[in-house]
This record gives sequence, C-alpha cells and structure tokens, in this order.
Amino acid sequence: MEQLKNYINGELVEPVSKKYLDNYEPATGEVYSFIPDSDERDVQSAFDSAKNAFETWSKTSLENRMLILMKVADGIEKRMDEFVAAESKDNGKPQKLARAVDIPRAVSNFRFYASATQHFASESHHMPGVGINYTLRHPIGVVGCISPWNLPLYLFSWKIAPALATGNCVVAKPSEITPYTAYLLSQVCIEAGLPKGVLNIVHGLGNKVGQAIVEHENIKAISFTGGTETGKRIASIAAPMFKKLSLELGGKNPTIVFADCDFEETVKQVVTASFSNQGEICLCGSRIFIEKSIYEKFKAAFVARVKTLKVGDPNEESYVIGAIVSLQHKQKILSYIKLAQEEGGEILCGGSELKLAGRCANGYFIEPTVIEGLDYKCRTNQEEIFGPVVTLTLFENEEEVLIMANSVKYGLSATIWTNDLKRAHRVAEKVEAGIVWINSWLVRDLRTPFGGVKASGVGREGGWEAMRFFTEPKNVFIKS
Ligand code: TXE
Repeated sequence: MEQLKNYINGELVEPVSKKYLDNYEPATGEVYSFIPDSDERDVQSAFDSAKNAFETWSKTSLENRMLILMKVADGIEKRMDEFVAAESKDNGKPQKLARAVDIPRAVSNFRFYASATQHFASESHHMPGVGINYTLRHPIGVVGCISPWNLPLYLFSWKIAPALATGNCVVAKPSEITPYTAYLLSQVCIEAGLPKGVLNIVHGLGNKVGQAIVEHENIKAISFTGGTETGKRIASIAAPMFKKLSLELGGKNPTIVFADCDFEETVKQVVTASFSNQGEICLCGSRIFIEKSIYEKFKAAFVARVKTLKVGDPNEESYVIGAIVSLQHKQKILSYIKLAQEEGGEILCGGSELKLAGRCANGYFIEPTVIEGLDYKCRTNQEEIFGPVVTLTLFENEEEVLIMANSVKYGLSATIWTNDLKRAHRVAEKVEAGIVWINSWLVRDLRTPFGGVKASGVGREGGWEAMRFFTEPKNVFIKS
C-alpha cells in the first residue's frame, strides 16, 4: 500500500522518524494507505526550507506569482478525476459532491488569489501642505496553515493560496484523517514549477506536527480551521507569542423558517443545507426553527424528503449521503443521537447507523436523522454534532426565535427563509453570525468576508481579508 510523503524543499520525502500512520477509507473501514508520522524535526526542516525560499519568493514579481499559482490551478484541473476519486475515498463524501464542489473550489481558490496579486493595493493619505503617508503591505515571512478533514483540499487551498499570493512561504498541515489530496497537490506544485521551499506540506498528528507549527517561534502567523476546542489550544500558545491568528472554528447554525416562505423550495433547500457532505460542513444548518402556523406542515414535508435521501457507497452516483469520516466521529455522532433521546427528543426519522452490504460492509454510515421535542437550551441543541443530525423547534414570533437562535456559544452562519423583505433585513441584522443567507444556502462569492463570531472563531478569510491577514501594513510618512 502507498506511503504518502511530506513535501519539503520541493521534494517528496519520508518523515525523519520513518514511521507511518494508517489512513482509512471511511466507506470500507479499511486501511488503504499510510501517512508520515512526522514530528517537530520535519517541521523544522520545512521551516528552514521556507525561510530559505522567502528571500526570493517575496521578491518574485506579482505577475510571475500569478502565473505559477495559475499553473497550480491548471494542474489540479487537469487531474480532476484523480483528485475527485482521492477526496471521496479519503473523506467518505460522494464522488459527485467532490466533483461538484470540493475540487472545482480548490481550483477556484488558486485562480482567485493568483489574480488577486494583480489587484491588491494599499492606501496613501495626503496631508496638504504637510506631507503624504503611504502604506506598505509586506508579506509576513513563514506562515502556518492547518486545515480539517471535512472539505480537505477546498479548505487547505483556501489558506495556502492567499498566503503564497502575498509573497509568504508556507508550512502547511492537512488533517491526518484526510491527507491524500494534499499529497496530490504536492505533486502538482512540483510539476507547476513552484520554487522549492515556497510551500511545504508536513503530514501527521495534530498534537505533534500541528502543535510544532504553532509553537515554532519563527512561524509568525497561523491560519487554522477546525474544532473550537483545538482553536482554544492554539490561541493559548500563539497569543503569548504575538502571532497573527485566523481561527475558523465550529458552528451550531440556525435555519429560521417563517410561514411566508416559498414552501416547496424552502423544504428542498433546507434538506440540502442540513445534510450536504453528511452534515460535516461548519456552515450546515443543524437547528431548524419553524414558525408555529406551518410547523406541522413543514415537519411532514421535510421528514418525507429526508426519507428519500439515499445513504450508500460514495462511488455510486445514486447515493447523496456517503460515509462519516472516521469511526471515532461516527461514534461521536451516535452518542449525540442517544443524548437527544435522553433529553426527551423524539426521533422522526433516521437515528441509527446503517450497515451496508458488499465492499462497504465495514464502513461508517449513519441515517439522516431528524429530532423534535427538545428544549432549545439542551445539550443536543447547544453543542456541535457535525453530522447528519438536525432538530426541529417551533417558534411563535421573531423575538422568540432570535433568542433561541442566538442562545448558543457559536456564531458562524444562519439562513432565513421569508418573503418579507423588511423582516429578512431585521433578522439578518440581529442574528449572531458572521455569514447570513436569505432564501438560500452556501452561495459563495470568494470576495466576501468569511468567518464567524463568538466561539466560531477570530478573523475572516476570503477576498482582501485574507490578503490583509497575510501581510503586515507599514505606514511611511514623507514631509513635503
Ligand atoms: O478537528 P481538529 P477535528 C469540528 C467538528 C469536529 C471537531 C473536531 O465538530 O467534530 O471540530 O474535528 C489539527 N495544534 N470541526 O478533530 O482536531 C488537526 O491535525 C495544532 C469543524 O477534525 O480541530 C487537523 O489538521 N493543530 C471544522 C486540524 O487541526 C492541531 C471542520 C483540525 O483538527 C492540534 C472540522 C493542535 N493541538 C471539524 N490538534 C470547521 N470549522 O469546518 C489538532 N490539530
């Protein structure tokens, strides 16, 4: 079976430890490859390569930076089928989803930030008769990018692309649960002629490799996406070291359905917003609030549609829900379904793991699950489950639903379904979230600020936000 390699100083290399970790295919529960069990020695080697490359890369013309990043994008696109199959095999998501979302978005991320090199500008402030200020935006130097397992290449590239576009060099770590497409990206970078050391990918465990990146005194900025608890640990190390921090963390997002919504379309879209990627997207709506007058009608239509969702082999086009990413995560989700019942919830559909036949007999599958009858303050409605599990809660009026929606420690995203324009604006303004969709979900414009408030993170990605995160502004004043 294949042993993945680290990508350090432009080469695919073994970990110093020569040790490897099992990499599982969630759909079969079998080990199908091995990833480097790297440690701080590999991180140091990656840092040294990045530092050596920084002098040249930071002075590479903006046009040449763009051309190389465009070549990386083209390289991924040329190997689309390979990336799609790898992402699906590694994460458990349907190939159809990887083809429609994950890999095309990774290509877009590189193209978007390649072109940003040509348009990113800074400011000057003229003081008539006194002088003029101009703002320089320097790259930071060597930065750390750490990403999760739910949208592996999509989120990995979402950090790496702007970091490189702004002239930084990168030490990056993908999740040890879904390392494969990061490994393929290494090959594409070599083929694209990315200069050695500009990007370094070190595979391995979070509390070993991830920790070593965060603790490294000369890695001056950390861009992280993952769980809130891990984000806390990272912040506790990085903050006293005065590192720049971008933290995209968990969510417990409200879906707010008013009686005047476009009923059929809303049912359809809310099912997608609830269960896409097996519910393993930080932007999924996991708490569905339904206005009282349509509660029973919406519940019936929603549950009926959820029951049509087919769970099965990610390689088969007919299944929309694939495998849960790991045995550990499957058990976490099942424990929350059990908790929901202990807290008085009633399961309207789903609620169990699914045992499939054939090659997926030992895979990790859970039925899409809908639960009602829970208090909005109970643990099931307060804690991030991050799986195909949603709760339904009735509300009387706008004031009540905003209290319930905002009652969690998270504040990442929200969706609002209504045809009342004034109410849409009012609720969008009052809901505690960094991203709000009205009568839609997951419509993404890469120019927009992306991120959450409260325990959903610190800072924003996307557009100029990311270009500013990865640069240090310096104000220079010239006396006239
Ligand atoms: O994330 P972790 P996990 C949520 C979801 C999930 C929970 C944990 O609820 O159940 O987070 O998921 C690296 N120092 N989200 O375990 O542990 C780790 O190796 C430095 C929401 O995947 O946060 C991986 O590369 N790095 C999220 C990355 O951090 C460390 C998407 C994420 O791992 C580290 C995924 C440490 N001490 C899960 N420990 C979202 N917001 O989209 C781990 N890592």
